[in-house]
Amino acid sequence: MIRNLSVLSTLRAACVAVLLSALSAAAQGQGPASAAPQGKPTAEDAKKFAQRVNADLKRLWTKQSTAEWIKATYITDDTERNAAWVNEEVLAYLNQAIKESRRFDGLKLDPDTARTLHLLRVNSAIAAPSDAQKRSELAANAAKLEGLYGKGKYCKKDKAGKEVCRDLGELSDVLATSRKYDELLDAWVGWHSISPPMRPLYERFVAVGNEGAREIGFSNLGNLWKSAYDMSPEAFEQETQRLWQQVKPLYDDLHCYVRARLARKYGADKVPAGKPIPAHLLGNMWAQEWNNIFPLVEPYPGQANLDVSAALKRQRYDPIKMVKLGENFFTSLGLKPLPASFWERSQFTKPKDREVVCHASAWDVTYENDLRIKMCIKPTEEDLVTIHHELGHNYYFTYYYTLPVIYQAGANDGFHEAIGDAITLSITPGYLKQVGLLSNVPKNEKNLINLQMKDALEKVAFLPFGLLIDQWRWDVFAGKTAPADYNKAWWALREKYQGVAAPVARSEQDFDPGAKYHVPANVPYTRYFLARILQFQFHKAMCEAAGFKGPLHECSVYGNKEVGKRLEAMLAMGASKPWQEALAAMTGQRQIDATPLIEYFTPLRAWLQEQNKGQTCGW
Ligand code: X8Z
Ligand code: ZN
Repeated sequence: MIRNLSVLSTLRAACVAVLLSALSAAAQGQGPASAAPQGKPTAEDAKKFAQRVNADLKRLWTKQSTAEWIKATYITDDTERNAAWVNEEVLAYLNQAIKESRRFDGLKLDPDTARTLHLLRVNSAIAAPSDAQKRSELAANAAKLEGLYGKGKYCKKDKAGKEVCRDLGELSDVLATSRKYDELLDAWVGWHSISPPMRPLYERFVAVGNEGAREIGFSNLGNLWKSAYDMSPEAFEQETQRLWQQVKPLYDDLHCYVRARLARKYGADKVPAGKPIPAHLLGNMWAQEWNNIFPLVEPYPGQANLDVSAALKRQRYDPIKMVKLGENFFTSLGLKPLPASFWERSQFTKPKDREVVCHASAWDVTYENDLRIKMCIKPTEEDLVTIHHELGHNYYFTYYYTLPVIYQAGANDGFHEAIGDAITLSITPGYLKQVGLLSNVPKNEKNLINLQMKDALEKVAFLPFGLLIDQWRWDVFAGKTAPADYNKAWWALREKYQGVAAPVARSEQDFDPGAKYHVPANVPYTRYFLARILQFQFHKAMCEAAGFKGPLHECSVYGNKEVGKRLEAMLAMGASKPWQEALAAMTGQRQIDATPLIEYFTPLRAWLQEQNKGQTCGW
């Protein structure tokens, strides 16, 4: 997640002094952020108000992200409490500032003031009621939820009777590498045992958060989230379904082929035709990306070696060297190097002496180019991809940090998630050969299909997962899914969209959504669905800017300065304009469109359809 997108920014911070002065100003009939004259407000008042909000929020959010950084890199009761306090202050400020901004409703405002006030209302993933006790409860629950996830461990006795505990990293390694059905099952069930304690906290979080959303004019939190896309919430929901319909046929073909291959491996009794795939067999704790099972589904074994993880280990890549490799791609486009402070302040590896949130994230702690990443890097291809993803966030930060703080965000949140990923689409075998991580991969049909399969396992497999997490939350926030049905609704969606099923019976004693970081951390997830699609649109536009002629999957923009300029122009816009304008600046289009994704996978699609002939596809 990125700095202003997780709890740390979903709950935004404010300093006590500022808050008190804000509240006392409000008590005197003045808003937290303006010295509004009594009487009818004017457009000029609104402009001043917007400027004050920007100034206040910069201070408050800096305090908040400082507390959040400390907490995420050192989880203790103290750092959790400290972050919760700061978050409470931000929530109080936002509640009041948003309410106060309503006095400018209906006035003809200059475009920047209008956009600032709009973003003020929609850019938080959480809102608190004005009741101080409830606000405090909300902030405390949010901190506890993320803490429970970060500290989550599965402990059991080994053969000698000694208790052995494993964290998500270790359990994920099992999911990625083991091919033993029962071992996989044990790791899957083990990790899902960390989340039941979250259930009552989450239930309250939803109730109180919704109350906060209603106070600032949204029917529930889900509608607040859906209002952040420069269109109505209903229109946005329809957009997500339109995009899903564009990509679903490709996903279905991949699902059908992978299921048949898994049935070969684990037996048709374990992986039956015409049924959802057991969720623990796809190489990832949430079955969200399937690239770890590439060896099981490799179309043409014995072709050129595509194992980047093995090369990283063989060449003794350490975390810094991996991050430098990522930075090198961005600087090859003419973008600036990361500041020295990035290298001093980032957390690259998992500290041995304390609990941290290992889930990768990127930060600008002071909103002044104070860039960092927080990861627990291992020498794997998966982490190399994540490094590029996180650096994409950092490059967004570095090109927009001079804007007013409310514009220091992606054109929409999907854009922020798509930048680094778009770059990884240029990590072709040719590029990897250039940097010594692969030897020659001859251009032939078999290698091409192998490569496309590897890409699809990561990019295409993710699409339904990217969509369903917020389908679940939107329904939870709207009250369509009651707490008594949390888990049932979760698995209904996982089956509907992903075609996966829980490997063992689940009940309402479980809270499986809580075993995925973004739920306890309250990070909206539709952004990743959008990003998976947008990144192909960006890739195509960058390839065209580079003058590339040929199939999209062969293009790498490595080293192209024209591309860097195009990218920089979009990044520098931040959130100052509706995202449609940023998209137009980058691609010439105003609609998110999955056509480039489909185009990229043209060769694989034809191959899959050939393979699936005679199979019972679907579930
Ligand atoms: O959470 C992330 C990034 C941080 S924004 C590591 N991602 C999603 C996930 O891990 O579930 C990137 C891909 C999807
Ligand atoms: Zn991200």
